Amino acid sequence: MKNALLPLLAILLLAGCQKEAAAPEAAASGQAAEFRAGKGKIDVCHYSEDDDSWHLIRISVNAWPAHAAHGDVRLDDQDHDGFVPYNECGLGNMGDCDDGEASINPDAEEACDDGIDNNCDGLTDGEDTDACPPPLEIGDNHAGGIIIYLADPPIDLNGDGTPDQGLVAATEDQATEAPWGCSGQLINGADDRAVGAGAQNTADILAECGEGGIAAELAAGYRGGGYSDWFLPSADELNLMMENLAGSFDYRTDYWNSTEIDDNYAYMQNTYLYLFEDYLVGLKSNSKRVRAVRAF
Ligand SMILES: [Ca+2]
Ligand SMILES: [Ca+2]
Ligand SMILES: [Ca+2]
Ligand SMILES: [Ca+2]
Repeated sequence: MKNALLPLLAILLLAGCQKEAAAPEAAASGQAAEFRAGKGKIDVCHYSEDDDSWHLIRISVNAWPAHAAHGDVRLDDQDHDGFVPYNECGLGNMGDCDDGEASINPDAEEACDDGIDNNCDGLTDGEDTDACPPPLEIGDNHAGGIIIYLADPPIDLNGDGTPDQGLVAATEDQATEAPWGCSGQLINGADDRAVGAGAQNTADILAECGEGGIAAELAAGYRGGGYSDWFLPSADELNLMMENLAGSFDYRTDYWNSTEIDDNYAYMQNTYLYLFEDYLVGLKSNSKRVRAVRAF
């Protein structure tokens, strides 16, 4: 380290600014760039033990290590990012928590996985929850409902052509007693049980079934969270709701889904029998509960 310091010292001496010898800590603490720049003098916020006060002084740059050792603050913005470290002299645009790294300053964005407090707010990575919110989890309140499914990677779950992160269930029922509707009538479409099919099933039902007050209509008409894109879940989407939100449902209460079986039957589910049966069957004319979902 000392060998590396010698050429730098030579430059300083040639500049004729200072005669003091730089302490070895100068190179170790990253001051080499300043020596090379040959600036000679720097302003520092200096603590005086004599009167226990801080004030601005100008020193030779190679005297800096000694000043740094007793807590003085450099005011020359060593990394040229527009900020100086916090100082008791009230000078400069303060707040630079690393004056040797230009990418770290109060205007920087917090990067969430580098172990560095990039924006100098005292919060590193996940501690900075505004910039680095915790990953979403099943059961979180989010996007107007409660998360019942997370897609990794995101996929289109409502047929609007853009990828979605997952599905949320509404936080309340839209009906306690509603028919599936159009008993005796086979709906074109509306027969897909898959995750991602509920929105299309619901649209198919509403396009062909003119009855009012049916499960699909009540789900699609829900406006929870200010959202207008709720739908009646498909059979597998309802199963996800039963699986993940079981504790929040009435025991053995049947819910409709949007997957039709034939003229007279559609699928349904409840939290109790879900443990034993992938799919339950209900007469379309029967009354059951309705709980909408939406993609986010
Ligand atoms: Ca700076
Ligand atoms: Ca900086
Ligand atoms: Ca931060
Ligand atoms: Ca960070």
